[in-house]
Amino acid sequence: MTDIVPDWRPAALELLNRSRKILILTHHNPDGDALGSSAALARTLIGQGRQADIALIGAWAERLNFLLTGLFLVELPDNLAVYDLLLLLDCHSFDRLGPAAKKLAVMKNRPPVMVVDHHPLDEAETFKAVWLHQTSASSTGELTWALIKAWGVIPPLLAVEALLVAITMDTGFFTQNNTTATSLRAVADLVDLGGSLDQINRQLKNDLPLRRFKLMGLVLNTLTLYCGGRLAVMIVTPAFLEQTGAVITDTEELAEMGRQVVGVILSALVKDVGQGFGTIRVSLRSRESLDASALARVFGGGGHRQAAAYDDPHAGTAGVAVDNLLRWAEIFLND
Ligand SMILES: [Mn+2]
Repeated sequence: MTDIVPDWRPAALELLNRSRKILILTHHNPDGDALGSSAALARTLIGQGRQADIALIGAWAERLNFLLTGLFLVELPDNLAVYDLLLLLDCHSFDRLGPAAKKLAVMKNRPPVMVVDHHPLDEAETFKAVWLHQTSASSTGELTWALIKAWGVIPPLLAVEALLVAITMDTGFFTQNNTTATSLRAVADLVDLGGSLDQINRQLKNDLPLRRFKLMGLVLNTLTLYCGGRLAVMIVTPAFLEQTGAVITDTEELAEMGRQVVGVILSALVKDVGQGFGTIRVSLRSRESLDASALARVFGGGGHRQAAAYDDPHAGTAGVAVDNLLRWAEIFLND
């Protein structure tokens, strides 16, 4: 694992200054940090007279749609040569863009790439790009703000709000241990620019659809403790989704709730959306002592130390995914 920090500024600013048409890409099934950072940088670029398109892949929570209002969403293009710059935000590899985007990795005439991300990566995963990569950053939102600030540009208010959403969500509303003094200074800058934490809080925590709560009830009812109470497991089944009319993005906070149970060090939410083998997704949340991303990597996934995920390549049902998880969780919890 490495941080690729040194002196990203000159190369990054040179790219921003000379690029006119920019394509922003972020990881498959974008979260609040991914969407917030993308929206913020797009709005800032547009404010500077640039064309900034965003290609989103997969699904995201409906309540984050407000971030995208008025922006230019495009399909993943077959030809990237029309762009001067590819921005990969909250995403450090073409793999993380999802299956449809793998072609980009080998595409000829690819424009220059800039990566802004805080996910851990191996040196072997790096490729030719300008890297603004810091695993110590709370969020890509925090790094995106560092980039905009270094550029010397005042972002429009909607961009300020989008950055606050990104940082708020990736720090769990400033409760997680990635909430550093640096991230709070970024938040202070954004509040100085007119951002309102109160408004962000209302936008993110209220106006949730009823189906979300109905699903939560069913899923919480499956909560089972294993490994002497140190592992909490919950299951989402296709029947639960059908019964409540909920969608998979309605499950967002559930993995965290498992971690709130006294004695639990690792919480797993096992999600079966009825699409069969290899599509059972397991979201992990851990307490400080346990590296959830190391466990996720056993199954080909990844993420952060306290929040990680994988698609179980050996499971076609939630039950099998739970069995597979239990086998490895024992080892990790006893470490
Ligand atoms: Mn992030």
